[in-house]
Amino acid sequence: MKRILSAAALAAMLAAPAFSHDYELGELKLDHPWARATTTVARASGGFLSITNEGETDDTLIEARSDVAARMELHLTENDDGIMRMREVEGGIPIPAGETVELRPGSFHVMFMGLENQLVEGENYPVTLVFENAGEIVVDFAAENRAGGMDYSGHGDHGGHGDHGNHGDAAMEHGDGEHSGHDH
Ligand SMILES: [Cu+2]
Repeated sequence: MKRILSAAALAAMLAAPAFSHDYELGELKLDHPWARATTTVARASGGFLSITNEGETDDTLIEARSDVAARMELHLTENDDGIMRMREVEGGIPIPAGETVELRPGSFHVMFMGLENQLVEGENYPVTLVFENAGEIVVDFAAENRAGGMDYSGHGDHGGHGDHGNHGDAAMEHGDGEHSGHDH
């Protein structure tokens, strides 16, 4: 009994770190979905994760849906002469065969628009991701409090919310653009 257990357990333990992914959908592996935690006033936020396409067919992230936001958009942040701007991606976010696409601050991301409530650090927010070929999957985005628009090293550095780059600005932009409070 012990012998069988240890062999199986050892195999599982050896395999787990190298091959485990947060989520799998067909040939797609989805890792570490997180969203930027928000203050009470923010009406928008960004969601990020890593998507690896282990298949031989290109795929596309075509839609995101969530009950926590009035709507979700797929965005790309670009450096426009030193100013970070983001725009909605036409036709979705390409996930080419054999590649890993990082949705991260300063690049592709899903955008929570028209948030009714705060995204609280440590809480999980389910988002349905829809892929052209692989279909759809519900993924929990963990709200994290990371400083900086693009700086990954800023973990734990919470230097206030007034000045975090593109998403801070974007949140306000989107907030103004929306007919805020139309349902109140
Ligand atoms: Cu955005």
